[in-house]
Amino acid sequence: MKKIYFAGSIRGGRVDADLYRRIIEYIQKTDIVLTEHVGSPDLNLKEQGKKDEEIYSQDTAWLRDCDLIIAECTCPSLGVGYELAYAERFGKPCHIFYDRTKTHLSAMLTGDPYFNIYPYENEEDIYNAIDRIIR
Ligand code: 6K6
Repeated sequence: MKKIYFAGSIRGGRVDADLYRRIIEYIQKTDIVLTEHVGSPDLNLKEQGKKDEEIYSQDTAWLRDCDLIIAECTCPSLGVGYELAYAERFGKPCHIFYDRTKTHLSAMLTGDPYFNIYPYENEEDIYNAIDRIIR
């Protein structure tokens, strides 16, 4: 089973939180998602009691430990952008999804040939691509 770091917006906005949860559940049918909390519907930052330093330390450790990163980038997030650059530094394969009908992805991602980028129109396209990536 592969260890997958799923990245999605938290403080950047939770408009796609349900989509993150469905993607995480799809991956979990066969593989391990280190970052299950990203899809949590009742994620309340104030109630988590975790310090930002602890979050950074845990997430960067997971990024160094994972087999690959899957990022959903339709909702822009500074944290996800940082994670992708961090993952590139450690040579981790990065697969970036975004809804082409809703957003124009940052040139700092589309312009970097290191990243595997998947513009999609239907949610089903995401699952088909994930099958090709991990199965
Ligand atoms: C949430 C649930 C439990 O604890 C929390 C507290 N916050 C975070 N916990 C874990 N990872 C986080 C948290 N906030 C941001 N991240 C990481 O940054 C996630 O891995 C996301 O992929 C990314 C989101 O960044 P922002 O800038 O949108 O918050």
